[in-house]
Amino acid sequence: MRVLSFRVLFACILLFAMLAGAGAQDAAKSAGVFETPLTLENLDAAAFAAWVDGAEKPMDYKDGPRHVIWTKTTACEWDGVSFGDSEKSGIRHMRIGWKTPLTVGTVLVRGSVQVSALKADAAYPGNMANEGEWISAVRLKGGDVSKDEAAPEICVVWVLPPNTVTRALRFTHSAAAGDKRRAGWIAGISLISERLANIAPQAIVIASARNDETARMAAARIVNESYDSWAAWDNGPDGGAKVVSPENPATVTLIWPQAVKLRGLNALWAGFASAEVDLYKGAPDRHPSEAKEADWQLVKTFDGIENHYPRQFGNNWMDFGQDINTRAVRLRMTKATHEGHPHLGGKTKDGKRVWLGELMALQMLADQDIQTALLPAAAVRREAVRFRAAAIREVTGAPTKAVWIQDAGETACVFSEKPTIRLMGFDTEDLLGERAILPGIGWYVKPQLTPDGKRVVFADAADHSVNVVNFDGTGRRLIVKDDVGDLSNTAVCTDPGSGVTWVYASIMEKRGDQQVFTIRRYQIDHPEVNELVWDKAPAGHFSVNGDGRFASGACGGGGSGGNSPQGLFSLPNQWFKMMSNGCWPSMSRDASRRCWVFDGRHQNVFIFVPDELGNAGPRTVCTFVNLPGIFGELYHPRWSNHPRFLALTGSYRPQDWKWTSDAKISPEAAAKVEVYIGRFAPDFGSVEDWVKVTDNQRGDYFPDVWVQPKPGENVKAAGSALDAAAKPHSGTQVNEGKH
Ligand SMILES: [Ca+2]
Ligand SMILES: [Ca+2]
Repeated sequence: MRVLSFRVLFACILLFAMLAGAGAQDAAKSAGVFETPLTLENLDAAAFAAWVDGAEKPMDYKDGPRHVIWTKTTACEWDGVSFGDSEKSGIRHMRIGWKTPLTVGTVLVRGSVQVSALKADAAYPGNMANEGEWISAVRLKGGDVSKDEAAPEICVVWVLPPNTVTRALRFTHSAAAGDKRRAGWIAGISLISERLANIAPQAIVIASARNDETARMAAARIVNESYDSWAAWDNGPDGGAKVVSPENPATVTLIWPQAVKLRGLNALWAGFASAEVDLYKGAPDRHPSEAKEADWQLVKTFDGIENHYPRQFGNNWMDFGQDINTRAVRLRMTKATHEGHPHLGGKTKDGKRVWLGELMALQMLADQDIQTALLPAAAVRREAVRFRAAAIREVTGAPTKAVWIQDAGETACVFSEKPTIRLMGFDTEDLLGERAILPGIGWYVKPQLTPDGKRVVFADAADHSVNVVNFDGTGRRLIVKDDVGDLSNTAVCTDPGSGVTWVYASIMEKRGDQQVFTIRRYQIDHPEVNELVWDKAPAGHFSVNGDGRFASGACGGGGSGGNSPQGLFSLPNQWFKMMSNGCWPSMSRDASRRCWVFDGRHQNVFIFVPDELGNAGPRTVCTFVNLPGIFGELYHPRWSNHPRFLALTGSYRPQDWKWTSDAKISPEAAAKVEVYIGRFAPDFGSVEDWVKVTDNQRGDYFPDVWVQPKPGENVKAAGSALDAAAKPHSGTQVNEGKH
């Protein structure tokens, strides 16, 4: 909204001026203990000043500090304030003062600042440059206590020490040398006498109406501390099926890992006018996500909630009137907002759509340290893991495991480039979340789960070996080592007849004077028992089907992918038939012979179902562009053990990285790369649901997924049954593959 505001809203100032006054008084109705003690009359225009480049100068706003700070009767203006613009980088301050001292416990700010208060014994209005005159406020940030400056869109609940009586606040922005904008910016400020902590970011959020990954990502934005503007959570782009009402509410539920003490909520950028707040009263052994209607008890009803648009910082306080103890609160939005501003015309879809930029859950600290508002980090993490595991099971419908490799060094190892990699795993059935399977950092390549899901086969580029380890990290064992073999050919298959699991590996065999490329397979528990699978030509990205009779991969074009001829291998050692150029081949691990190659955009796959003679048949297209949060290319697509599920990583935004450039992907861009699981539609023409497996700040690559077959379900023979449902699918225009 910020960018939009400056460009587009200029013309709306006059209109807005008519609307602005009312909001403050409406909002005050439910404020209770959250009501600001600051009156308009108490504000001291003379103290409103900035400090930059070693000098204090007045703030150039005709209406003075009320432009940016809420009082009992006035709201902040829509555009906020800028302060301390200068060519020089470094510290700049802004000060707001008042005539009569006030007890200030909490300062709510949206703006790129730190907050401090003038000490009671310092001379008013305070020397901004003298640190000794100011008391720093602190805040909760990422499970810790911090004084860090926030980003401009972040709404922070700053807390001062108990019994802070003061006449001025100082707001400090530190501009870095490379910043385009050196000035500090504040959208709005509210000060409160009570000391408060916002514990909402420690909760898991569940929102009604939709339960796909896009909706989960949107719900998480309700507690990300960001105002979120037009990217705020909503109950759907067109809203719900019915007009939002007490009978058809839209709900947002915050769940903590244990009971918490709460005094109220604050809804920012609220696209609803009325709401009820319920607390969770269910049995201790029932998780609030499985609550029955009788488990919820009404705390209070709130009306007159405002969207405050185009104001960029608007509170809607909801004081419960008492502290409550609960593991979860539910906000039931019962009426859409009014579309007062022309920019909001049609946004509520005739009352069916509501939105919410940020929900704060406020705990009164009284004299306690803010540290007491932090829940045990392990409990918060366990709740997040539980939520993620439930989301994955929602998509796969069964216990699910994933393995992948993750960056553990400075270089992003999208292609396993360096020995700075962790071998990672996730199991929906334990609460361990993302964990390193092996304790050390190594040079791991292409991990794959065995068909029973119990072990992980992986290559190690440090010694060119292929190894197996139990999913729990025990029992690491060498299968085979070869100094030059192509590690992309590692594959696993369990013989449906004998039950023997085979591990496939590239071996350069010395035959007379010649080094011959071969692929051999080794019994996983008796690697001394092994046999030749292929020696007719170099191959790459070998991917074996369910019974080991076929594989897909690259052959004859340099071996390792890169726009090589891709096709079908008939095994053992019979023929290769090319189907397409492309890259990242994968083969369904059932008996269907369904295989794919990636297209040039890295956003679609060409799917082939060749017959037993290798005739490719019609090519169909399946697109992955509906992956939630996708902004560019995808990598590492691989079929899971179950024909309906695949794994891949994304996204690699074109502005962050191009495979054609020599430059490696930056650690910042790699941090956005996560592992996803997709579920194919029955006709394999689309992916009907996605779920994210990882959520971290490191690059995650080469995933493999295992979905537990249902009792009686034979995923290796599933192909024939699924074939009946498969129809050629006409799809997107796609390019031939590249890398
Ligand atoms: Ca938000
Ligand atoms: Ca990641």
